[in-house]
Amino acid sequence: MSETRNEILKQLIIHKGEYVSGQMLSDAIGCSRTAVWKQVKELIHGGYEIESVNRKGYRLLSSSGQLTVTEIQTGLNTQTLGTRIHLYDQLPSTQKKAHYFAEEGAEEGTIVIAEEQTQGRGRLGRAWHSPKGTGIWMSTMLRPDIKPRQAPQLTLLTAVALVKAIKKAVGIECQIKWPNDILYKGKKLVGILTELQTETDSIRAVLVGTGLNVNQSKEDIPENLHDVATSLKIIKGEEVDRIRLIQCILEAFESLYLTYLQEGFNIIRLMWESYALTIGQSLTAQATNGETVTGIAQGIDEAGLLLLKDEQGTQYKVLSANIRSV
Ligand code: BT5
Repeated sequence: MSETRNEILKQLIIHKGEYVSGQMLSDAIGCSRTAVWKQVKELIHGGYEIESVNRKGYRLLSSSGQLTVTEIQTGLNTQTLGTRIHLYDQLPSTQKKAHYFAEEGAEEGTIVIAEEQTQGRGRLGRAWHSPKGTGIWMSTMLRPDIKPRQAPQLTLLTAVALVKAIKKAVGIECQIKWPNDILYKGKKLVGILTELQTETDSIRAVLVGTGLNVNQSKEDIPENLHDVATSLKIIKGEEVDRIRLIQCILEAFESLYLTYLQEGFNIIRLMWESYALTIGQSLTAQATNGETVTGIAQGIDEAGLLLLKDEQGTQYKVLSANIRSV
C-alpha cells in the first residue's frame, strides 16, 4: 500500500465512525485534495467501505476484511509487542520466517503473520491447516532471560493470553487442554507451537506460533478435521473481526509476559489451572523418568510440567510431547 494511502487509512481508522474532511486529510498528509480522493477510491477498490459526503468528507464504515499492519497497529495498546509486524499474503510457515528474523538479530516482540500458510506446522512434524484469509497464523519472537527448561512455561502463558483475548474480543469462553490446545466444547480452536533457539544453557530466541481458526465455515475445514476442529465463526454464527482479535491477543500476551518476567511463573500457573480442562482427567503418558504411566492429572509444576498421580499415589512429571492418550 502506498505511503499516502496508508496515512489516509490511518486517519480514517483513528476517526472511525466520524467524517474526516478532504481538507483535513490533505493538510495532515501534505498532498492535494484530488490526490486524497484518488487514494480513497483505491481503498474502496481494495474492499474498504468508505462513505463520501459533500462538505463533510469521508467516513470509514467497514474494513476490507484483509489484515494490514496499519490497522493492527492503530489503537494497539502495547509497549513493544506488535511495533514490528511482518505481514505476508502467503508463507510456507510463519515459524520458519520468525526463525530467520531471530537469526538476523530481530528485536524482541517482532511478529510474523501470514494470510495463508502452505506448510503450517504443528508439533512433532504434524501439519497445521492454514487456509487463506480466515485465521490468525502468527509467530511472536521473544528473547526472555530464562533457562531452556523454563520454555514450556511460555506455551502455558500463551494459552492463557489466548483464552483471555478470545473472551474479551468475541465473548466466548474456551478451555485449555494441556499443553497447547484451546478448545471450545471439545473441538480445537487454537494450536500453539513453541520453538527455541538456544546456546549452551541459555535462550537466544523463543518463537511462539499460534494458529487460531477465526472465519472458516464448516466447508473450509478439511473432512478429516471435522470432528476435532472448529472456528469462531462456526461458534458465533457470524464473521469475527480479526484485527480487533489480534490487538486483544497482543495486549493480553504482553501484559502476562511482563508479569511473568517481573513476578515469575506462579501467577500464570494459577490462571492456567483455572482454565484447564486436563486437571482431574485420567491420561496415559511417558513420564520424565521414561516410565509409561496412567494417572490423574493434578496440576502443573513450577517449570510447566504436568503432574500425574497413579493409583498407588506416586506422582510423576510429564513433558508436553509425551502424552499418549487422554
Ligand atoms: C499444534 O500442533 O496445535 C500447533 C499448531 C501451531 C500452528 C501455528 S500457525 C502459526 C505458526 N506457524 C506454523 O507453521 N505453526 C504455527 P499439534 O498439537 O501437533 O496439533 C496438530 C494437529 O491438529 C494436526 O495433526 C491435526 O489433527 C489438527 N489440526 C491441523 N490443523 C488444524 C486446524 N486449523 N484447526 C484445528 N486442528 C487442526
